[in-house]
Amino acid sequence: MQGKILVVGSSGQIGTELVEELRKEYGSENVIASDIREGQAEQDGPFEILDALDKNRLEEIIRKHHVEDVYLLAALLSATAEKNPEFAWELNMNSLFNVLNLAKEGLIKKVFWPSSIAVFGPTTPRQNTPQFTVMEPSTVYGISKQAGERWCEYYHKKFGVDVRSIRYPGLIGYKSLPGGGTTDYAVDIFHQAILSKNYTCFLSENTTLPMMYMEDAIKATINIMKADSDKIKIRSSYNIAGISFSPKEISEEISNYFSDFKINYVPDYRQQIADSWPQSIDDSHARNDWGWRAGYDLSALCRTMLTNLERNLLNEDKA
Ligand code: AKB
Repeated sequence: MQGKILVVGSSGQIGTELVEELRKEYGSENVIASDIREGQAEQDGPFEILDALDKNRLEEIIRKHHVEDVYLLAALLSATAEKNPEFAWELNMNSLFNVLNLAKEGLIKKVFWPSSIAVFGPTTPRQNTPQFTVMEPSTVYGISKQAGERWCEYYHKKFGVDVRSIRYPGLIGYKSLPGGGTTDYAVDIFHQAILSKNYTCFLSENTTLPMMYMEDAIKATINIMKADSDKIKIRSSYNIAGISFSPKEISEEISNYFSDFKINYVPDYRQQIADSWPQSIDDSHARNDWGWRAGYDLSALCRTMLTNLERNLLNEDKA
């Protein structure tokens, strides 16, 4: 039987949708949402204010709710981290240590911690990037994720901590907004297509990056946590792949719905980050080990995003 679950960082882009899905699957009362600020999640089930850097408070919440599994989502993403490197390092690393140490002490049964394609860098092969390859990340975020992966594997090997992780590509969903990533344009473009039929992109037109529809990412997250422990052969983090596209390709797909949609390109500091990342990912280990498969291609993603976002934005207008 699944014990209680704690999601740390429940108000963020992934947290919002993950809590919703976990509550559908395991019951609202069994999924405790927590964040440094209130978000959507506190409305439909238990919610606790938690600063992921506060280990005592984390322990108090785990004991109070008899939590077994923790999903740690609190982090500064690539673009924001470049603006505040020291805090990014502190948050991304120490929040992980807090959770890993409580798991080592036997207070947590299973840990989910997200890594990212940002662990790769300019010296990594960019096409079909292998699971095991050169990793020399050039961003603070990437360095913190790579170090985090090493620590996850270390805690597993040395202390038997059951930690599981996937390297998320850019995530695209209509229910929540991303905050501070290099791939955020791929969400923003849909909002602007509906609201103004016009989008200024901060990446250049042919910048291809690995992306994924949020439903697929949530499915991967829940499934890796459900898998039998002996199926999880990689305890650093798994490559997972969805769709690879450039701003030009996604804008062409959007133009099928809005023929007057216009995009122009004004690359900023995020271009350099994107240029250091892979263009496509080899996810054969995740497929073979725990049966991962993505479901959405580019046209299904665009159709789903536009239909749902248009309805949501029009409803907001009426309210
Ligand atoms: C970012 O752009 O920083 C994130 C990521 C790829 O991890 N979306």
